Amino acid sequence: MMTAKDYMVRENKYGAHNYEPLPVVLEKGEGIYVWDVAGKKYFDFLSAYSAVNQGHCHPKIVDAMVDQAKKLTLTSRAFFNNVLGEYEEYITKLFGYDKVLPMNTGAEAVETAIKLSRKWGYQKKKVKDGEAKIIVCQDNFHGRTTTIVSISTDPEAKADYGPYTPGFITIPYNDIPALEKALEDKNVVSFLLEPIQGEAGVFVPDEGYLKKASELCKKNNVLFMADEVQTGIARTGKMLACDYENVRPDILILGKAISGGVFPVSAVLSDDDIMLCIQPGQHGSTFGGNPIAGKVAIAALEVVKNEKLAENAERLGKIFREEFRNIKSDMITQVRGKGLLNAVVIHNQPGKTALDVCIAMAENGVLAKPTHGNIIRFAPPLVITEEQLREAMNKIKEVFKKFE
Ligand code: IF1
Repeated sequence: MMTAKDYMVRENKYGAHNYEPLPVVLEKGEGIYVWDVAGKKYFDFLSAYSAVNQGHCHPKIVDAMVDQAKKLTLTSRAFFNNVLGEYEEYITKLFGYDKVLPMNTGAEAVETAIKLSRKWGYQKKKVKDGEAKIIVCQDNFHGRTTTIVSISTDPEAKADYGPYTPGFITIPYNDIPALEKALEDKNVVSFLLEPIQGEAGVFVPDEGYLKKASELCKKNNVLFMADEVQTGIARTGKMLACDYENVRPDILILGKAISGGVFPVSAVLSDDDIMLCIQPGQHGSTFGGNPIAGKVAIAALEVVKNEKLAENAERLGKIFREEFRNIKSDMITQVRGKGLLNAVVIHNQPGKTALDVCIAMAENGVLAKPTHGNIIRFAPPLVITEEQLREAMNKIKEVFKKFE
């Protein structure tokens, strides 16, 4: 019989060392819970970085995948298939756009948005060939491809991957004057941002920032591109984080939870005047728009609607932050977030770091992961009930008490 240690040693031996996981080896998931190879049960407060908003192995989503997998898995886009159109109609009507371009991962969808906005810039805005610029924000996280790490300001994500893609202007997040100034450049075609910065440690911008930013973009004939890969699909208490300010992005980027975490599915949505700038042969993906992805995404989005996950996230998020702010511990310097995307900032001291807290929480049955050394992200599946949340909160409180 293999022990947890054996699994960890094997991954370490045969796998690239581009991650440093917590020392937990999982083998089963159901709803808000996961189990390790010794049968120990945990609350999952990471949700695979907000991909399993619908809970682990949601039966409706898994059934949709299995049924379709027995019929037809992949045709490529060289041919039509009988599922893609159904999915395209479903998702465009749900989010209110003319068209969708299906991809697989979040980074691919961001790349697609970047390419699409450049195409639009040259064809519609009449920017001179090769001159298009895109505004991005400091401390962004949009994925791991070479162009996307070119716009990262995190040395860990970016260093030694150059030469970097040119054509980007970086401004501080949550800074309207900086955006106004950047928009003076007439070669700017688009503004790419996260409505809440996830990797930056769940940084929520000031109320009104998204609205004002989108208005400025419109005024300057610049496309507003929202990366809702992490914030979308009910995570922050609305279907989209942009919904809080009634902002409708010109280009909407979705990933992660549109499949409930059972299959890589991502999507770029926009209206015809933008989307039709890309013509046959100019962009694509072998797996993008495959029938399994289509059926899985429809099922996953139905679950979000039917189980009222946005409403649940909004209500329970308030309880989470209130409960956390009531914890009397000098280790906690800030609690912030929206819906069930939250972060707790730890005042790191020797033996009392965010990592120490996460390891102690894992021992006590709650899984979360530190980021930037001193921030812990808390993002349980949105199917969590108030009773389950309070039970998990008690386990978390016990951990902070132990550190006193
Ligand atoms: C990793 C964080 C989360 C994203 C936004 C695009 C992508 C992501 C806003 C790319 C991906 C991930 C990937 C994961 C860590 C992670 C993350 F810690 F970096 F911030 F979620 F919290 N846009 N986010 O957050 O999507 O290509 O991965 O499907 O290990 O890199 P992807």
